[in-house]
Amino acid sequence: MGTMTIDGRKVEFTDERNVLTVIRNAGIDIPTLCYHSELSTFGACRLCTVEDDRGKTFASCSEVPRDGMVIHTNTNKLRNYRKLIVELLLAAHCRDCTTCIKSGECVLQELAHRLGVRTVRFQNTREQHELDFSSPSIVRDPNKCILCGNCVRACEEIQGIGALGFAFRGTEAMVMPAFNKKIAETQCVNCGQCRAFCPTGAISIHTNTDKVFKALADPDIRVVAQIAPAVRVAVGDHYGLQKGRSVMGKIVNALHRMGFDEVYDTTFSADLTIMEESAEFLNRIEKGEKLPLLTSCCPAWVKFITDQYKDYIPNISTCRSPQGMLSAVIKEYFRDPEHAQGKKTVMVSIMPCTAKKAEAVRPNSYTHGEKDTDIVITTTELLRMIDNFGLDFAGLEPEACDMPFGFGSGGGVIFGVTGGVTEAVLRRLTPDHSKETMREIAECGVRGDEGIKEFSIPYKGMEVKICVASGLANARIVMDRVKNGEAEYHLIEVMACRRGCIMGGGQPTRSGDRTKAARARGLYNADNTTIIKKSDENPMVLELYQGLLKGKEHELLHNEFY
Ligand code: HC1
Ligand code: SF4
Repeated sequence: MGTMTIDGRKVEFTDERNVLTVIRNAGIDIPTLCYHSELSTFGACRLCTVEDDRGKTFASCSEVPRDGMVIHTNTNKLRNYRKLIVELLLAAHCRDCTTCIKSGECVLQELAHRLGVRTVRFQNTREQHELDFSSPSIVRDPNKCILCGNCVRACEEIQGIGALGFAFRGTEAMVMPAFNKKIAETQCVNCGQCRAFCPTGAISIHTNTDKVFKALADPDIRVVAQIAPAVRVAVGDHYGLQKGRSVMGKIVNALHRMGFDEVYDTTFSADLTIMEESAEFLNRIEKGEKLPLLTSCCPAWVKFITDQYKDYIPNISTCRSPQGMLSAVIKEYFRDPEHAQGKKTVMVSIMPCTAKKAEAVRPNSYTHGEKDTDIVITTTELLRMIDNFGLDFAGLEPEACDMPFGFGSGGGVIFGVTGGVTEAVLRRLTPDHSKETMREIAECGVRGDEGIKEFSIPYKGMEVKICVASGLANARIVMDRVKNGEAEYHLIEVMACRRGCIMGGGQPTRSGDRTKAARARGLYNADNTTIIKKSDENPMVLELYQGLLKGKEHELLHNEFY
């Protein structure tokens, strides 16, 4: 606790991590390229440099707040210094801004504009490097890298993977996978967190929107969309609407206008997942085998286990993810000539996640030799399509999804936030559906954005031990404890991205703490306003079991990971 003077005003602080945070909390948006509150401090870009009352300059991200400090954030000296930093970065940067995928969201571009950099006096003498398109999820363009190291730290510190690192020195310095391998040849799990933290276009989404436009233009193709839970709370703020508010109805309208023939909701198949996974869980508990059950909806987590904890592959639930289940069911539905009406079906899945692109091309994402999901686009790509069509998104009237796969329970909606899958399982396991029981479940320890949550619940005379983790570095801690016999669980839910899919690698970036909290709240609010809370009470799901799914449950809803 203390007080400092910032630009002539007294500002109090408590336990802020650094001077930069105190300045930002005081309402001054000091520019940075390499600082992020969730990563360790790197102090490389120096843009956050401030001046004290004796004219001494220092990087505010690396300075601990002290009582009595006097700080100036915007002197002539600092303005010129920041401008020079950006000019030097631009000098070594590919400057095709008008065609860059990151244009409009690039922090370097924004800073050049904001700091008034109008010319770059230096020639770009940096050697040009090949782009890496090897991953189905992300594209690496070393020519746009500014060496902030955000991707390296995100991959190492949050995901515990370490697929990227610094190589060479001085003007030769680069970020790349070890031994200059292609990213697909590393242990990269396709989570896209490196892209979420990258301020420029050096790591971007492997985009598939052209394929969607092409399918939409073909009259012989029925283009079907499914929309993941977390997408609906990450679109509105791009169009000036309230952060985190669910705009599902507007998204459905936008997709219909673009020419999508059917628009379905992945929450429907999240309910299917709960039906199947709960049954599998109870079966394993009864037999006492292959425990802990590891959830299988998150493809980055599944890849992490299959690559790095091979002994636990049998523990992964055999359930396909909701994306996989819904695509398989929809393709089966349109195999019926009466439904097909002579058209080929192209399944487009709209996800917050870059790893879903990799899931869709996994060998076990095929049924009858046909790909279940044809194209995966992320929320960010959806925004580009809406912009491309010139739709006035904010003004669109909400529309309902199409039937019979357009409705999910509240349990399905909360899949998009960490703990949501487990909460939906717990709802399924209780025969009671009173408000009090739903509240008790919500308060059992399953909610909240801690990286590792542990709790137990009583079930038929036994104590069921559960762990919920988000962020693969946290998942590694959990798995190592299990492996070493230091912890025992019956169920482990992991979402590779911290806080779950709401913060997936394909979501619009530049989201601060307010956005994270608002997205989680948005999903819980969507659950609050859904009459049916439990997956086993979704009438459409129950009907499906009596109809199309009969005898095909295993074929369409399950797969193996070995
Ligand atoms: Fe997710 Fe899932 S919740 S994995 O985060 O189980 O991507 O939103 O669609 O499949 O339902 C993502 C989100 C999503 C699946 C579901
Ligand atoms: Fe690392 Fe995820 Fe990026 Fe792969 S996609 S390099 S695992 S952060």
